Amino acid sequence: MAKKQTAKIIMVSNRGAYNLQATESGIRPVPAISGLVSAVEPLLKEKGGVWIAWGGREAPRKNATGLRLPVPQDDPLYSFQEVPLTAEEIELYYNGFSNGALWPLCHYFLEKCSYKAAEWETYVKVNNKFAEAALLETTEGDVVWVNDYHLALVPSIIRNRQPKAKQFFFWHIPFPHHDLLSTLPWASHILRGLLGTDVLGFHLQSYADNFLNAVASLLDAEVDFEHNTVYWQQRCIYVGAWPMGIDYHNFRRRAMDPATVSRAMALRSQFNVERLALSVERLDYTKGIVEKLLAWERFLDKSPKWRGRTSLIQIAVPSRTAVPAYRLLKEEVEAVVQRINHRFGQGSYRPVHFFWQGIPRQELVSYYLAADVMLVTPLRDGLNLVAKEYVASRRDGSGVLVLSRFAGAAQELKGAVLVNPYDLDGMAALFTRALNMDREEQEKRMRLMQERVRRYDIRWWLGCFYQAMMAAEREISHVSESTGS
Ligand code: GDG
Repeated sequence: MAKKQTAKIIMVSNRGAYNLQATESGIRPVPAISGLVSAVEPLLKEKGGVWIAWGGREAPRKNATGLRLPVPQDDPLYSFQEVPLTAEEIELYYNGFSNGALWPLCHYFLEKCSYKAAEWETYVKVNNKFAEAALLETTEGDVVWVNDYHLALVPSIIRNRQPKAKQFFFWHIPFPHHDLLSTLPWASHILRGLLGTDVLGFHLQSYADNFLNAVASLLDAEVDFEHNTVYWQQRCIYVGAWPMGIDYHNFRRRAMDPATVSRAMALRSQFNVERLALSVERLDYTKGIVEKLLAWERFLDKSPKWRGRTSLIQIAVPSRTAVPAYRLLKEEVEAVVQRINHRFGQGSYRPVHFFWQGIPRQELVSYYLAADVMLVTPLRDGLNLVAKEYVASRRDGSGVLVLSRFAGAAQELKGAVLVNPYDLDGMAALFTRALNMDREEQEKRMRLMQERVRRYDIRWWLGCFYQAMMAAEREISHVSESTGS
């Protein structure tokens, strides 16, 4: 008989679903925007538990204890536990090692990587802080779920202190080939840190393969490639490839809501063109925003008949604004937008509408509904949930998804128009194709994608983890029986 699930979930990630903001009436949790939040918050809302994360603010003083808040504020369903970080830790661990070394490295931007010992040392220190906070919450049987590249060392720290803790780890971004990974002076520490978990998930098998090859070659670990398993320090670690799903039905419901539909119609009349193209993403160099805009410019150059008839709405959510590469990117994007609008704008017509802001989720769905074509053209992306959300929101089956072949989602969304974002002419030509696609072809492609996104949704994804955890438990007892440990 299946055991009753009473275990608590202890979610651990750099950022949680809320940022803490100081107001006159005290500290207020403000919803945060990220792929991770979209994916895992529904689980905590349903099952309860605690989410351990940095609240996005500077600690009021050194050695401050973190705030604990029931969230969401109006209808609390789980607890948010803050890990306070000092200004120096934010600079060295977050802006520095996480976003100046690991993020560009994993997205194949070697020229943007900077490897500094002081940043690495602070990364180690902060990983210890997060592990400590998780250990305080964990009792036997609980599941500790650690997320992403900021916290790669947490699993082994927890393992050393609580050898029996059940641990999941999900790596949300690409995992690079070991040739690239080994440029990082602390690559083997990152790998050892991750091997503290029981189950390690990636979006794609190619990322899992890169990890397996890396532990085999850099740590000399025993790897069973056929079963995606690593044997390490008398334990076995199961490595899975599970492309994250979305809450398909939630997006469908939102897309059916009459208020969302009428807002979408209002957006259509506000932008007032025959065909609307849309892009929504954090303002990040990995998302290929500049390349997409340049291709949009070429498309307008080569297809004069589309001038005045189509606009691109670019919603760019502010992100990592303390990292210099991100500030420069904003300036670059704004300059290209300005040039395109200057070249092809006329009267009230603008070929690009640029918004440097995030919008509420319901409003986002109205934009998905209003857009004839969705452009998702990252230079590299672990998965990209926006592509799936657009597909789920197209309630009448119309709409065209233009998707980079370097987004993890491209492996699943076979009905998309695939583009190479490094090939600007090719991309411009495919924009024309997308805008001209007839309704019959749109629906054929969209239904294919909707079926995929509906079947492999967030529940399927969470189920994969639980199954892998149970399989790992069986394997652990098998290993301890055969070694007598
Ligand atoms: C990382 C990996 C991987 C975006 N703008 C607004 C808004 N969003 C929401 C979207 C979506 C999420 O943010 C973005 O998720 P992505 O997956 O597209 O991208 P990253 O943030 O880079 O996520 C990525 C993901 O983790 C999950 O593992 O897929 O590869 O880089 O859910 O809806 N939400 C609201 N307003 C906005 O303006 N409310």
